[in-house]
Amino acid sequence: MRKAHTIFIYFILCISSAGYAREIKRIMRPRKESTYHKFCWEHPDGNCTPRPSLKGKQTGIVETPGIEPLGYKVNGNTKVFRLTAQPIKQTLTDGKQNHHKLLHAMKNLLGTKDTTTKQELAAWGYNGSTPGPTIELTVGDHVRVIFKNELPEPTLIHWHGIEHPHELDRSSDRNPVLPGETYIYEFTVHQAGTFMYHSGCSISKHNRSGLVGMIIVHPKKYAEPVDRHIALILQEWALSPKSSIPNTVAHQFNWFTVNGLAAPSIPIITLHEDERVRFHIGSMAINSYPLQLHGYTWTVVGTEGGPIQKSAQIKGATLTMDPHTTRTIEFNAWNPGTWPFYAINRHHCMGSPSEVPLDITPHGGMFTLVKVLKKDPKAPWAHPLATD
Ligand SMILES: [Cu+2]
Repeated sequence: MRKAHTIFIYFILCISSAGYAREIKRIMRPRKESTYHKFCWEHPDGNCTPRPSLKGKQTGIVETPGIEPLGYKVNGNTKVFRLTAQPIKQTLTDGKQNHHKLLHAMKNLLGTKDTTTKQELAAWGYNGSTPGPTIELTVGDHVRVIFKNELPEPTLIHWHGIEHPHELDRSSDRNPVLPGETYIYEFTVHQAGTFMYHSGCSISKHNRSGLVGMIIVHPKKYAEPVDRHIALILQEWALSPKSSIPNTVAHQFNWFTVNGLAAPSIPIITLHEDERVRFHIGSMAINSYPLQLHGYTWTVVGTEGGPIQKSAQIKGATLTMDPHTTRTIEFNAWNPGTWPFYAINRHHCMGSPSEVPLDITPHGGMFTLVKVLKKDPKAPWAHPLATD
């Protein structure tokens, strides 16, 4: 009996040590990267899954400097887009003095010094960037957006300004889209105008984390077509020194971006003399940003509610972008030259609070140039209203 007992214990030990060996072998086995993490935010280096392809058919009229448009596929009478909310990393400014003209203008106009700072951003976005890619549509389009949530928490999309059936909102009586889930939004657009898509869930945190993009819906036919459509999204960020992660509860901001870029890295906008131009501007900020373009006045032709009827359109040289609004402004590029285009408040265009002395102020903020190329270099300057 005793001998049988000893053999039994020996047998059990053999089995368990074989089990342990197998377990140790399993733990030590090198893992494939693809099976190591299910979501990018579980990866210790924070690497994101590849961004979904932006390719596909393009309407191709709108330019979003620094941001690519989102292509679509056609399925029957439906335009199919893919949007993925995911952690992203991008450079607000590389701090390089590539744009000599832009830096010179900042130095002259704002009094900034030739110091540049590189600033990275680790935030949330759509399809690999903040803002996400611009969606371009035409009135009457039936749209399907296949939306995947790769964020570590639930989210959903709010279609800002677009009038759609209640079930698409999800915010009041449906659950948001959980991490890893895919949800399909489907709707028809009936309004022309400049709209936005952004998070409709934990909005204070999500929208300050970068979850925004622009939607431009063209009318079936423009009564007065323009030559250029340029989309610009304003955002504000609170970034501690040496940090790239935005503070999403802060109310004081120190980095101010146009299409996810800060000066001196915001692309210079190049126009040709006499082009009719539309700027589609959206704000995903909680502060107001007065914008100005030297050398020009413009007409405000639309809001996030759609086009403004001609008799109610207003002219101006300063455009105040209030939180979560869009404005469509139109002007004729009659005045050749390289003109500053910027947010007027000092810390908005420079990225520094007013207590910081001017001579140590680095570059950064909502500041760029609009370069209008002259048709005939020898032609004298002439105001369009001049009678002689
Ligand atoms: Cu909104």
